[in-house]
Amino acid sequence: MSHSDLADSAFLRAARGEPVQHTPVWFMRQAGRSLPEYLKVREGVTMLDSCMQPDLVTEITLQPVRRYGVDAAIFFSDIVLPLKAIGVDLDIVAGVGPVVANPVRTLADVEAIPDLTPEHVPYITQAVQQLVGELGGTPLIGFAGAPFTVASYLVEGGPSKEHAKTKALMFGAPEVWDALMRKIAGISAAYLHVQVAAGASAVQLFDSWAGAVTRADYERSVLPYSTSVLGAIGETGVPRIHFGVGTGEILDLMGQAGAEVVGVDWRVPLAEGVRRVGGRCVQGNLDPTLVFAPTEVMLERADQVLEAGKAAPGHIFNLGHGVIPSTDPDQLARLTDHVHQVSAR
Ligand code: 1CP
Repeated sequence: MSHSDLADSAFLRAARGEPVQHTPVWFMRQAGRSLPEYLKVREGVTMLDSCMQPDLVTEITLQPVRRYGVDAAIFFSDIVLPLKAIGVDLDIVAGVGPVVANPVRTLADVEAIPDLTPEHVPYITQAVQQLVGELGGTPLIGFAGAPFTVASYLVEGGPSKEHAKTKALMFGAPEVWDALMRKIAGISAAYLHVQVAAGASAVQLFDSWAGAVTRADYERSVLPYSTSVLGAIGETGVPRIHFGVGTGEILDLMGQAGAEVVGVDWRVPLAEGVRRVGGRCVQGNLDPTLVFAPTEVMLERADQVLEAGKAAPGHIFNLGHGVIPSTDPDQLARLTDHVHQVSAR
């Protein structure tokens, strides 16, 4: 293992828009409930506790790398972990997701949220350092939640379909909204900085729920804050990936937020996604339910994604959203091997 192996990895080369020997592949939520080895090590440990134990984080992050030979690892954590670390009263409830005890609704609520400093998350620094040592030439992707998506959990108090309270705050209390979005942008940027300082080779900013707002509202009330997070991490020089679900109508704007790589949701044909983000690298975007189809159908669709990706300066193969927990890991193993084989040049 040497630094140049890492810098020359297919994942980092593709993210920089450089030629690659094969198309790199990893899967959003590649660690986690689809893996029996994950379920085993998580037995009796809550989700948030597991995120705070460097040995467990290291093991869980490495599991899909070992099993699939994917081209990148994603740090095992959650987008709400930094909030927990600074003292927000929240839990990740099994089968539900993040639940916040006292939802944020007023300026006073926002002002009560502290900023994040590296001292809040020593276990993150330790886990990243440990992982980077073990991963050698395989890049580690650090991540954070984008302001809108994190705001949704804080304002709703938990997972939500319509994001109605969040959007009501955005529409009706622009000053509170601005304060909240700035606060989260600062926390997410600081959290990404911690991961990069400890050795993460790339970052992904997840704006999973950004597709819930209109294009005009995205541009006015969401984009500036995501731009601020990506801008703050830009000075580190690591490639930045920006992804959201149902974001076809705002994909070009998401690109303008400043990431080198735009993650394309599975709903948008990748050729169209490439066109919309014009000139940027793309990541994606096989429909995550295709793993439940016969293998040959899944692989044929993967070929179409690979073909479309050739039009971008760089393409990182992925699913168009996270691995569904009931996914058969053997299908992901076949998919990984197939992408490596057919894209080899
Ligand atoms: O007990 C458990 O196993 C809980 C399930 C779980 C897991 C495995 C949660 C709760 N979070 C995670 C890990 C996680 N979360 C990872 C690392 C795993 C990997 O990718 O290999 C990552 C990147 C996340 C990020 C995350 N958390 C996002 C953005 C990604 C996406 O899928 O859009 C979001 C929206 C969350 C919130 C969250 N945390 C957990 C759940 C079930 C949810 C979604 C809840 C909802 O529907 O709103």
